[in-house]
Amino acid sequence: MLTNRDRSSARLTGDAVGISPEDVTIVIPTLNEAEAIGKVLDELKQEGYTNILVVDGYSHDGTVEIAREKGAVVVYQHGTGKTGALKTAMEHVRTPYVLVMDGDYTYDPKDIKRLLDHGSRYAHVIGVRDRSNIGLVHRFGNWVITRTFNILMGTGLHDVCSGMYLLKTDVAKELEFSSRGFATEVEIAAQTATEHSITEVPIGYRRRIGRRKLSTWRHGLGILFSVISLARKYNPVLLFSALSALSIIPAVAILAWVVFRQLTAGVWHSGWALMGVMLLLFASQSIAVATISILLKRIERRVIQYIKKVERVKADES
Ligand SMILES: Nc1nc2c(ncn2[C@@H]2O[C@H](COP(=O)(O)OP(=O)(O)OP(=O)(O)O)[C@@H](O)[C@H]2O)c(=O)[nH]1
Ligand SMILES: [Mg+2]
Repeated sequence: MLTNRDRSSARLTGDAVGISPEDVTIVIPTLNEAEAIGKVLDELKQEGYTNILVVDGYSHDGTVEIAREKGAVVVYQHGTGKTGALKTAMEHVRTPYVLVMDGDYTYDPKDIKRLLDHGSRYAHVIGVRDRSNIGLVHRFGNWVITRTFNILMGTGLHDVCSGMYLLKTDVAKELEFSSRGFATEVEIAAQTATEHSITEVPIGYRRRIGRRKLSTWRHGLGILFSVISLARKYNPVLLFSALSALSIIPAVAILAWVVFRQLTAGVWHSGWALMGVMLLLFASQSIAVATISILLKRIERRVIQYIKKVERVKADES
């Protein structure tokens, strides 16, 4: 627990106030993790974490019984996939912070401290996994998803799919979960990166115990498509600017060629002309949408800044 002296010294020096284990609920989504969950819970207790919430997706291998025996609170999820599990979890968390981690033994509870050290300053702290224990195909998939996310959201993250991350509970409870299933991590990061604050720290990554629940290609592609649709929702400026840039180049080239052919050979290519005009219309629509998005984003940012200011004043007064 932090004393008042610690707090005031942190205020004076500007240091981050470390978060103590009792201020965090560890949320573990599980689906048939009987082989691993006992070990995960033992390690967490050894590190001093006692608020542990296991959100189960109706396992039939004894996961729930083991978790209860080890003293964790267990609830059954509603909705589908890991997203449903997290949605359910947020309805039960009562501490100011929530740390999410897989129940498959891949994450070491010793690393949680690294995330807690920065949690008071950021709404979302991601644990960037050491890649040596991630298979090549997975590593490549993670890289493509993270790169696409960075390009479309304007971020510089390194592991947006990591399963260990810390969230401020008040932010977590306001999150929208519209993606079904497994785009959970990118959906959270899309919101915290564009509307709050996000950072990352390096963590270890061990080989999982038990069978994995994700299919590399099906879920990987699903997550990639989710990143694109999330960009439309949370950062439309970049997406529509890119679309207009992409369509304006062929539009101008096609129309220039049609005019050139008309002037030099006297031939009128009506099909190509129509295509050029359609591309030009598409580009101009994208520019219009991007411009409106910029204006709306600016208004949104001002409203958020104003709300934060009011909250800060209220917090200082109390
Ligand atoms: N509640 C719930 N948990 C799930 C569901 N599907 C997977 N999980 C859990 O979510 C966590 C992540 O699933 P994993 O299979 O480990 O997926 P992953 O971490 O991307 O894949 P690996 O690299 O193989 O570990 C694990 O603790 C799973 O047991 C589900 O539908 N409901
Ligand atoms: Mg895992």
